[in-house]
Amino acid sequence: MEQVLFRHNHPDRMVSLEEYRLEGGFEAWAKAVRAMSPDEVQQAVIDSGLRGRGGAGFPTGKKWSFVPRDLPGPRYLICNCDEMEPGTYKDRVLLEKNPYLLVEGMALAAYALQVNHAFIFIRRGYEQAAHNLRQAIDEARRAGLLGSNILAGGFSLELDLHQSAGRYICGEETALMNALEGLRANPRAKPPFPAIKGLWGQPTVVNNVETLANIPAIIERGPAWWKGLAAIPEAAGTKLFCISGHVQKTECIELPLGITLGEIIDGPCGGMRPGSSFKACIPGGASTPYFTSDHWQVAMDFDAVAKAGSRLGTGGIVVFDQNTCMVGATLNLIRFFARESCGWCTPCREGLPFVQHILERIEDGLGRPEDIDILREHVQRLNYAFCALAPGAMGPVEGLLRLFGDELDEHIAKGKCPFKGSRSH
Ligand code: L3W
Repeated sequence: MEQVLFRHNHPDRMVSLEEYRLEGGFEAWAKAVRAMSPDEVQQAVIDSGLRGRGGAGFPTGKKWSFVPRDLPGPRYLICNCDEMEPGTYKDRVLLEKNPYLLVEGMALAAYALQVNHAFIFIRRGYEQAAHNLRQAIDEARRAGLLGSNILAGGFSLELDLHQSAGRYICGEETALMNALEGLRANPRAKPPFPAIKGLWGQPTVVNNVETLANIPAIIERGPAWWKGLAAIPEAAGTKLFCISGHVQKTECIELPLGITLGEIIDGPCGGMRPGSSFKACIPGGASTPYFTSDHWQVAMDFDAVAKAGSRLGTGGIVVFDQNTCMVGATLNLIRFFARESCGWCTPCREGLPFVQHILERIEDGLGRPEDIDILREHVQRLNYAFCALAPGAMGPVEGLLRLFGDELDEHIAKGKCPFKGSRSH
């Protein structure tokens, strides 16, 4: 299978700049800055069908096209590497193996957008990735690939690395911009979207690491080639899937977008662990509703996963076997989201701890029949929160109610967790 993002990887170390360049690294950048117009770079990204890899799947070229070209003052590009969605670790692996791909992708995006100052906002715990990025930025600057008048093409770009304060909400793009400005990381109202009014009030594009890292291949080999890497015609490109849970091999792998869930688990993951059978999974990070064995044949692509009742999200797949209590699994996720609420709006600040409380009492055998309706009501009401955190948190709760209602009923009827004592490894 063709690899774009992991093409240059070594199993045990980061690729060097020399190795990356020997294998064609920074050729797309040289080609763009010397021989392509910014509009041509943007058009290639539009034609490729690239969609955002941070969770929302918004078309990247379309997002770029919202940036007004005629406003006075600077515009900015921000790479969102505040990867903190439980089950998701793709951006860390990518940066630990090859930070140059992100530097080149950001340079191409900045050129298309005519941005002269770009930022990488990285999760505080990602020390190795930050170290690699610092090295890659310094080397690229020394090689004349960043800085002023790059490759004598007349374009200049400064790239700054910012280490996050370490909260999940900092990954929400407007909270992230507040954090960069030195303010408390509360989300801002949208609209205006960052593309119109973002960092320091200026037009700003926020893209995920994996999204930006795909751009060199789109420019180097062309949008049609890149699009064709997907497993189905409706999808475009490859995707980094992070698999964890009760499978034989847990790892981050690059696969064609649109490959089925069953092909991922039975293929590179080597199937379920001995004694384990597949019960369910989180298909795309902790804020996505569960899939069951009924979804084995679903193509792992944005639209197909949405049609099947969930979201592709970040591609973080967490697999559960027959001994997993889905009430307990959901409670575990809700505890995370309740703790990470920024507290700015009431539905999120008050609603998530309350949902946690209800799930705790059901799991502890103290649930009441009316708790099911209370949970249902909260799935609806938390949609009124200020940002995507609380509605996302209710993704697994909605999945629990829709797919595992019998398990909830059994907890309440028996007054105990039926899985106690049968937990999997
Ligand atoms: C201009 C318009 N721009 C939309 C832009 C918008 C943003 C992008 C997507 O949440 C999801 C969330 C998590 N004019 C626009 C426009 N845009 N309409 O498009 O926007 P949106 O609002 O759909 O999503 P979002 O708020 O960016 C992202 C899910 O991702 N998720 C979260 C992962 C979190 C991490 C982390 O910790 N860092 O990885 C996982 O699935 O639930 O639904 O750029 O500005 N008319």
